[in-house]
Amino acid sequence: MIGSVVVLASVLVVALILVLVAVGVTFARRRRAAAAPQVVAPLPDVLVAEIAERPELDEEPTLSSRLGASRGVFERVRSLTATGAITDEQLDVVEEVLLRSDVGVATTGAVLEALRRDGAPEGVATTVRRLLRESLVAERHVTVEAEPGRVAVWLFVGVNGVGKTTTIGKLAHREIAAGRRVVLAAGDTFRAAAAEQLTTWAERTGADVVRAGEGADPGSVIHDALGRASARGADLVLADTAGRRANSTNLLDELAKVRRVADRAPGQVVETFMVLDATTGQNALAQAREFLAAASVTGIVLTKLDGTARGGIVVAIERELAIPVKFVGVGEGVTDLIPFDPDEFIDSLVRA
Ligand SMILES: Nc1nc2c(ncn2[C@@H]2O[C@H](COP(=O)(O)OP(=O)(O)O)[C@@H](O)[C@H]2O)c(=O)[nH]1
Ligand SMILES: [Mg+2]
Repeated sequence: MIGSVVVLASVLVVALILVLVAVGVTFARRRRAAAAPQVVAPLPDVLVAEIAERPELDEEPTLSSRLGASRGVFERVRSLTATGAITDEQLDVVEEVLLRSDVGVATTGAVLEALRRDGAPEGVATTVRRLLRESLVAERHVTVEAEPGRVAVWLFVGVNGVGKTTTIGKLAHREIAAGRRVVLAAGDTFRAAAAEQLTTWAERTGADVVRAGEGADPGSVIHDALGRASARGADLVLADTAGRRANSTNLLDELAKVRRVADRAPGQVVETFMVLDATTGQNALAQAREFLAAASVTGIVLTKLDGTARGGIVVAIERELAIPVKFVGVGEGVTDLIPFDPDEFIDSLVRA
């Protein structure tokens, strides 16, 4: 009897212990579940890819991050950091690097003469940097405002393929971001693809575009664009032009005519940008001279400085043409255009 009571009691105790253990385990699980992070479904691949690509669109490039080849040319000058008397070997290095960099014979001669005459107490690299910087003293103001009641026009001239249409797209992006209403005029009517390309930039940047069929009179496209701009209260017309004709005399005549139309009320040409391709080196200078007389150029846009260009052409242009470089192109993207800053430019090339 007593034995069976003891057995029953032990069974009850064991059962009680089992129940308590089970309750304890359940509570512990609930606590763990509450503390555990929410389980979230993994992002689909497509979305991840989109997020990964987005920063590229809005990335603002710096000049120094894009001047690959140009900086490479100056490497040997950058390494000349020792101060004191200049050796003939050092002068040879400076001469070779400057000529290869496209600064031109005149600037190279002037820098060598100054080094021979004054030496380089701060080191050759620092002195070359100062001398090059001193040759970039042009006024770089970009005019955006026209007289009251007129619409500002920026005209873009330059030979085929230098980057006129791309530059217009990038500048449209810039000016719209600055709060202006922009109309693009597809004045390159030489082939239909040019107007297509400009229309794509208009869609991309939110600008208006005025275009006509292939072979249309460029003057009438500009005229229509001015009409549209003044009717809609736009601030700025960016006018593309053709970079080729049967011969260069015809091209320059046509540009002069386009300019007259663009400068007639309600339009007012406040900037004429000549677009030059930096990778063509000294040829860019020859091209520029041809256009200068006909087009009253107020500023240079130097494109493709990100490519195989050798940078020094900026110095040659300002010294030999006396026209300021106002913007530089450093890629094909919409933000790949930078207002030219001589300090940053020279430092990017020559500063160690
Ligand atoms: N790498 C690079 N390519 C550029 C730059 N600017 C223009 N391009 C390219 O140069 C080519 C010709 O440009 P486009 O604007 O059509 O020249 P256009 O004939 O003067 O209008 C295109 O493939 C552009 O993408 C630049 O700053 N850097
Ligand atoms: Mg074009």
